Amino acid sequence: MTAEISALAERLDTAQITCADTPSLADDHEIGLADAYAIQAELVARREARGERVLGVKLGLTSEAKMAQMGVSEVIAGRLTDAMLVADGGEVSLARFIHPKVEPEVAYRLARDVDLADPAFDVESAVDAMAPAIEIIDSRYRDFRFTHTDVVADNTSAAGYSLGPWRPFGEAANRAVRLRSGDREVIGSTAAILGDPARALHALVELCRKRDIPLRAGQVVLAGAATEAVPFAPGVAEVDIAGLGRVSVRGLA
Ligand code: 0L1
Ligand code: MG
Repeated sequence: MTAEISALAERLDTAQITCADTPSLADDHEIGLADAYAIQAELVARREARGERVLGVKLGLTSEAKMAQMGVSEVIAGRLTDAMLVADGGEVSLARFIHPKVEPEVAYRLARDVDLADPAFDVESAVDAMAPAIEIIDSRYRDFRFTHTDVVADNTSAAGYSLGPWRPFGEAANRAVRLRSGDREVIGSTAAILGDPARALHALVELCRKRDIPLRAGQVVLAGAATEAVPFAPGVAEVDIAGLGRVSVRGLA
C-alpha cells in the first residue's frame, strides 16, 4: 500500500495546488480508515517539505447532521498549517480554492503538550484560551462527492482558517452563532458541536491517540462546525458567537 498511499497523496496535493478537482479515491481504490490517515500524513508532509508549518488540528463531522449525512459515528481530524491562516479582517483570494465554503467554529489554544500516552490526561487543563473562528473548507473532490475515508485522506477539506480575539478558556456551550457570507446568513448554536465544544477536545485526544497525531503547546484546535457550511462568496464572511466575539475575512474574487 505504501506506493499507493504516496500516489494518492500526490493526487490530492496536486488537486489542491492546481485548484483542479479530482474524483473520489473510492471510485477505484479500496481504502481503509488507517490508510486514509496515512495518506493525510503524507499530504501534510508534502506541505511541510515546501516550508509550511503545522499550527494546529481540526475536527470534522462533529454535528449529528454531518455524521448522519456521512453515515458515520466517529469524528475526523485534519491538520492546519500556517499557509492556511488568514488574519482576522484580512483578505484571501478565492482563486486559491476550488469551491470554498465557510463554517463557524470555536477555537481552543493548547498551553502545553498533550501527553497522549497518559489515559488520564486532562485535556481541558492544557487549554488556556478560546476564540471565535471561521474555517474555510475546500474539498478537493469533484462535486463534493466523497466518502468518509476520502475526506480523511483529503485532510478533512482543510483549506483556511481565521481566529478572532483570544479570551481565557471557559464555558462555550449553548452560545448563539451567526454566520454570514454573501447573501447567506445562518443561525445556530455551539450545542451543535457534540453538544458542547469542550467535548470536542476530549474526542480529539482519543482520536489523536488512535491515529498518532501529536498535540503540541501553542497549537490551535478547531472544534468543529456550529452550523452548516455555506459557499464562501466574494466579499466579507463573518462569524459572531455570543459572548465569545466576532471574526471576519474578505474573499477576493
Ligand atoms: O470541517 C469539517 O467538518 C469538514 C468535514 C466535511 C468535509 C466537507 O464538508 O468538505
Ligand atoms: Mg470544520
